[in-house]
Amino acid sequence: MKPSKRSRGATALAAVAGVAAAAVVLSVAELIGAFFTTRATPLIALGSTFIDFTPLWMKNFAVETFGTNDKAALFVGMGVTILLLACVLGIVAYRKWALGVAGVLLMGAVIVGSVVTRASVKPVDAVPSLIGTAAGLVVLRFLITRLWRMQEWPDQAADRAAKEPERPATTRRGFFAAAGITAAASAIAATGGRMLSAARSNVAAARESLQLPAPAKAAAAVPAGVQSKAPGVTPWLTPNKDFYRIDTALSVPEINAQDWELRIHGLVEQEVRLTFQDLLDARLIESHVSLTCVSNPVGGNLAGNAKWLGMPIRDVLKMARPTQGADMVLSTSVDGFSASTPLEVLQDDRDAMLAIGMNGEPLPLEHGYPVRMVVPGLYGFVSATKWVVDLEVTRFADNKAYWTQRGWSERGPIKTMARVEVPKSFAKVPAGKVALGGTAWAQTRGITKVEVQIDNGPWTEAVLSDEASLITWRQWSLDWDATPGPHYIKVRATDGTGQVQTDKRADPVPEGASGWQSVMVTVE
Ligand SMILES: Nc1nc2c(c(=O)[nH]1)N[C@H]1C(S)=C(S)[C@@H](COP(=O)(O)O)O[C@H]1N2
Ligand SMILES: [Mo]
Repeated sequence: MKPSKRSRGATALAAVAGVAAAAVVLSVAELIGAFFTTRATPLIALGSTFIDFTPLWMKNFAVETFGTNDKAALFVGMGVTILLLACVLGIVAYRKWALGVAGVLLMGAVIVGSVVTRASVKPVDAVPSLIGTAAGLVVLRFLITRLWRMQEWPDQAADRAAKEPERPATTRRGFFAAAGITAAASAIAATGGRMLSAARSNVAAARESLQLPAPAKAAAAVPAGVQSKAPGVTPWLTPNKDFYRIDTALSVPEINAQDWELRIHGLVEQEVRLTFQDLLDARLIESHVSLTCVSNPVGGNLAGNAKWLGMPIRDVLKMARPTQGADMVLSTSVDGFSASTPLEVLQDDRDAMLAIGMNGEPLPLEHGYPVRMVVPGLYGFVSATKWVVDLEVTRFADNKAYWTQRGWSERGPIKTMARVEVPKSFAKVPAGKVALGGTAWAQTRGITKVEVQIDNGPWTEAVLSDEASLITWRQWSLDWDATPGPHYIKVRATDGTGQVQTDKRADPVPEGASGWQSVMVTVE
């Protein structure tokens, strides 16, 4: 059947039909997917693919603008993109059905492609997306046929009514009812699917009941005065629930500790496989280590400090015995993220570990349960692989990690950074004595000095809080006699090698932001 008259109204309705059909494809795939797997479900896989194909500048923009809400922002972006494409799909199908079919099949192919290219999936994981595609096609055909009927001239309608008396003409209201019911059913199916996937997973419960062993080497005692004297400064030890989270995982990978296995291979004399029980039985160490994200802008809060429990990676490497020429370990997570860490950093005496505990608890799921890497002194993107399942001893010349392939550097030593936390940027404070304070870090080098400059005055040394170690951040405070008016507070740190933090501004890409933070406050 061909449309005989066209109106702008019909085009809009066709767009609605496209959206309803796309919703059916996704929701049916998601609901059926819930019975197949709890990880590479179609929506999550599609989202991950969307992330992988998001241009670098947009990703950086998302992280810089939305911080740890970057995922929500990407989801919204994906939703809008799908919505627009679905509108086009409906209009195309209305004008030329064959093209509509091609469009739905293309959509199905993209979803199937996303699912099967995720790490650790089986071919059967494609089945839900195929069924979803078929369902979407049926719904699209149903709705578009209704539209064609609505657009018939009266004589055509009468003609057809005579031939097919059991099929009454469609009204706009009937069309909207059909599209609306489809959309509502899709929303319910998609939500149900997501909830079912979540409920099927019992990893969270297993984590709750896991008893961590005591370390063979306990963490060094933390001096009493590590916390900044200025009220309102970040706690020196970051509680797990407040620890920043940055990763490419749209749904948190759920790995059963009993199923977890780590393979250490590549340029080694002895390939090694470790189970979670092997880790529990190993000589564990505990250590406070501050992590920092390379995407952290100057003054940003993508950094945290926790007490980690784990097996030293150098012990694992001793078992595997790297061969001549190896200079890097490529660590890969269950979801395909990877990091390139210099081999020597994992062999020296810093506390690089395969961590299983964070602040006295098993790793939270979002922070890498059951096992992640923690490497003092390096940004997370080249070292802190969560949900780690594979260590390949290799060479920088032969292998590139996830972010290096996307324009970031291959190595990532943490740059010296000082932050003003109180008062907050653009705060209004009363004149008189104002407590300034914040945090500084230069993991593995330590912080020996923090200086503050008010407007263009002299640099004044701040009071440093106690130092716990060279691999943890260090806090500072300074009393300032504030005079009315607008003021700029600048801060800079000096590391343990005597190097003053550079004032040269650099963007986070490719190897971390630099420059001095400057905070504007108004004194009243
Ligand atoms: N599997 C996996 N591990 C990962 C990442 C990731 O995207 N996937 N991101 C890394 C980055 S960029 C950082 S900064 C740290 C952050 O660790 P956190 O989320 O526990 O703070 O994890 C690292 N480990
Ligand atoms: Mo990061």
